[in-house]
Amino acid sequence: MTGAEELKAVAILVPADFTGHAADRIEGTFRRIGIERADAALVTDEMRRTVRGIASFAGINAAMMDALPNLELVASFGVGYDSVDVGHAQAKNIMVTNTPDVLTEEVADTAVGLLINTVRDLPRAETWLRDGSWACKGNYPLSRLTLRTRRVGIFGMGRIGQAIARRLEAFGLPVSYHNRRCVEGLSYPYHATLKGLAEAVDTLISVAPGGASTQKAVNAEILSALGAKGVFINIGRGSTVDEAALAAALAEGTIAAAGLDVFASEPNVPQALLDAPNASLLPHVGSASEHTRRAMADLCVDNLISWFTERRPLTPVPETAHVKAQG
Ligand code: NAP
Ligand code: 8YV
Repeated sequence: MTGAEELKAVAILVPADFTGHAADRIEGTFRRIGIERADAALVTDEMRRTVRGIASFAGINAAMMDALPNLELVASFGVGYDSVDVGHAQAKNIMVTNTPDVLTEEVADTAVGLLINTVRDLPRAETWLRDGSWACKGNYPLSRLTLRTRRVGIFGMGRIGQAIARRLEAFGLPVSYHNRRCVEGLSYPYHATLKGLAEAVDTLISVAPGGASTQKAVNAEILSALGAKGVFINIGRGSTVDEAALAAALAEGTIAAAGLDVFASEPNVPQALLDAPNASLLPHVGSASEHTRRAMADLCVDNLISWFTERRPLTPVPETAHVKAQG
């Protein structure tokens, strides 16, 4: 058998919500097996016997891994992989891959756009023009807030955080950050705690991953430390924020405004945030251009191909980087 024929025999499970381009490439390269969603209750005997890889969009839990005894690789679409039970994958010697780097600049662009929308009120200004208010009521009111004189703090100074920082440097804004560890060679001031960062800045941008270590890290105490001129932007994960505390802080003037691309229970957005006039909201579109989603899809599929030809992944997540292919 040729390499291509061998790959055609490898069964890859593809949930129905998976991105079209990646699903098409998987169809052309592997033996694609469709499933309505990644749910252990839907796994058939045939899947149980044959599936060696999963392409994942919305997450893979422990039960799904347990239902597929021949599973070797979960190829996750996206850089954040908090929806994949990596601890369980690690324990079962299952490789998990993600799609870092190819989306970094796009997400940083979106973060800066969201920051400007939030501070300068641009979405409402456009509505003012479109609904005829400009012609009948006159000029749109001056924005209450400005980027000028702002000090920015980045929570999660990784690949995307640094791309955001580079953009904000060009805007003439001072940047500092908080991670668990100081990044070697990075000259921005480091804060060992999120509270210390929030106290030092008036604009907090969260681009931290989801998961237990960041769960509701941005809470009432952090928002209060940010202060009444404070602007909070979240382009990371909704789970990192106490949304009830955020809605209260917006309503009570504890902070001035927020811009959010991600929410704790997507696609559900708390009514209190929908009602907040000082919140600018996006439906998780950080990486959502055709260009970038195609690059993510390609990297996701290339991980599958590399694993089943070279027996090594291209972009393993750190927790499973040590996992070796058997045979
Ligand atoms: P990355 O390079 O791994 O950066 C993550 C940063 O967060 C690291 O610097 C890490 O530093 C820090 N961090 C992790 N856990 C922390 C904790 N408990 N406390 C403080 N800092 C912590 O990842 P990336 O490529 O920049 O992506 C970041 C996240 O953005 C993804 O995980 C994803 O959730 C989100 N994202 C959202 C969109 C969107 O569409 N809105 C798109 C892409 C990505 P330490 O390890 O030193 O703490
Ligand atoms: C994707 C993201 O929209 O990469 C991430 O972590 O949040 C986004 O780029 C998401 O992963 C699609 O499932």
